[in-house]
This record gives sequence, structure tokens and C-alpha cells, in this order.
Amino acid sequence: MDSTWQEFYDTHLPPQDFDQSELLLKEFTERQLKNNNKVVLVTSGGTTTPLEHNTVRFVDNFSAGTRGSVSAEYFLEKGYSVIFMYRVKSLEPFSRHFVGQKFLDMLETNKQSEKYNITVLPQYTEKLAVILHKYKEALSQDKLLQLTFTSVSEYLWLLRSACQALACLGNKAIFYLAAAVSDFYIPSNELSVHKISSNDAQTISLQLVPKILAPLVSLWVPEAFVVSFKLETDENLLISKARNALNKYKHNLVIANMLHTRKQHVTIVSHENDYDISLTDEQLNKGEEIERLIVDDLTSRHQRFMESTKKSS
Ligand code: PAZ
Repeated sequence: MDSTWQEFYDTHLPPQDFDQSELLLKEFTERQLKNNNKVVLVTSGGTTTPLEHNTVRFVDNFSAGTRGSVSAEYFLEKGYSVIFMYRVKSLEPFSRHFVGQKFLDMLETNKQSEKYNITVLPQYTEKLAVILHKYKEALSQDKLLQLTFTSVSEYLWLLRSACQALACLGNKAIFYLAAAVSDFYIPSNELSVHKISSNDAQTISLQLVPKILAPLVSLWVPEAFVVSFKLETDENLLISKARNALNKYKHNLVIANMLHTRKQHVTIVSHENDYDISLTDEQLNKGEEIERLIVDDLTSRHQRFMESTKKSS
């Protein structure tokens, strides 16, 4: 069964820290507007569909958060301010370079008169310093705001709130919707309160998550530059599905990618044409990131978009 987006918000409570997130979004965007900054909202990571109110079990959507976190860094390099809306525990800009053991492997300790000192191993100092500097600069220049979600409901509440805050930026805002959002959910009033017992045979009936791109493009941020992503595993469906989405929601671009080649190859589907952005094997092995090319392409498109939609005063 299908539900409308209004019904969804009417029947699902906002997340617990919603007032705080709303305030952060409002204040951040007001400061960006005052400083005449361009802002990109990057969504990143996968949403969950909880199976219980007190959630022990949930259905998850695949996404490590690489696309979003890497792109956020390149948008900052291009002078954009970034609202990074990401799934708890997925990759984040800057810290993504040091996940798992990697960070600890960069450090060494030595003990002098009962006190520990920590130093960065010389071979890592430059890398760590460069990344740390960029991170601190983004914060001190007030160019990065990070907000988290876990469930699809939290994601939808936060996304609408971000739209309401960003609407005042008009065509200076980019929406870069890279998060992998659940297509199905169990409505709040049908969810078991407690952990489903393994003794109870369960038939779960899922409802379709409302397609939020529709109100986002037509009602909430009609002047913004909106980019969605399409992930497929069947190559034969990828471009047609991406184009259908573009024709249906009438936003600016769809970036189409295949699960297993997404780090090396994407197709940009626009209203005029489709074109590929790729890294060679050699570039990939050298550690180059396709997001640099994607962000280069998008920011020049966004520039043209702002010029063509400039309001004559
Ligand atoms: O986060 P990641 O780098 O592992 O994956 C990125 C991605 C494949 C989730 C993203 O590029 C994407 O296609 N997002 C939209 C997914 C969808 O069609 O719902």
C-alpha cells in the first residue's frame, strides 16, 4: 500500500532531538545567507526500517557513506558550506581517513617518569596534519554542520526540516541526495512495542515509503539545484530508471551507479543528455576518488544554473 507524505508526517512522531536539529539548521543557514555562501545538503548512509518500537531488529539499506563523506570534502574545497546529514556510525568527512585500526597504527606511545606521551609516527604526520587542518578550517569558518539519522522516519523529518531552513537560499542551495533510503517501512501504529518473540510466527506487512522527492522539488525548495542518486544491480535497468525518476520529479540531475562499480564509474543523467564519469584502473589504484570528478562537474553545472535562474531586480 502507498501512503502520502502528509500522512507519513501526521502519523510518525519527530525524532527525540528534533527541536535541537531544527534550531541548528535554522541558525546555520541564516549565517550562510548573511555571508552570501553557497550551501550543499549532502545526505549519506543507509536508513533503517525498524521492526519494533524498542528496536532490536531492523531492515537496513546498504551504504557505507563513502559517496557522501568524500563528496562533502570536495564541496568544501570548492567553497561551499556543507550540511552533512548522515546515518549514525557511517563514514564522516575527514575522520573517514582514519577508520578502524588505521588511526591507532599512526600513533606511538612512550612512557617517561610514569607519564605517557603520544606522538604521530613521522611517516603519517603530513597526511594527518593536512586533513586535520582542513577539518579545523571548515569548523572555524563555520562551513560544516553535521546531523544524524538512523531510521527512515528520522531521515524524512530531518530532510523536510533542512528544506524548510534552506528554502531562503533559493538557487544557491544544492541538494545532493546520496543516502540509500528504504523503500518500505512498517507504519508506526502497526509496529510491535517490544522485541518480537521468536516463538511468534510473524508476517510482516510493509508499506511503501512516500517518494519525498515529489514535495521536495515542487513545494519545499522549488528554486534549488536538486541531484538524486539511483543505485541498481541490473545494468539493463539503470539508465531507464534514472531517466524515469528525472522525468517524474523534474529535478536537475540523477547520478546513476551500479553497486559493484560505483567507485569507478557513474552516469550523469540530465534533461539534455547522459554522460559517463569514470576513473581508469590506474587512477583508482593510485587512490583517486571519483567524487572529485563528480563534484567538479556538479559545481560548474550549478554555476550555470545560478546564472540562468538569476532574478532580474
Ligand atoms: O555510501 P556508499 O559510497 O557505499 O554508496 C553510495 C550509494 C551507492 C548508496 C549512492 O551512490 C547511491 O546510489 N545512493 C542512492 C541509492 C538509491 O538508489 O536509493
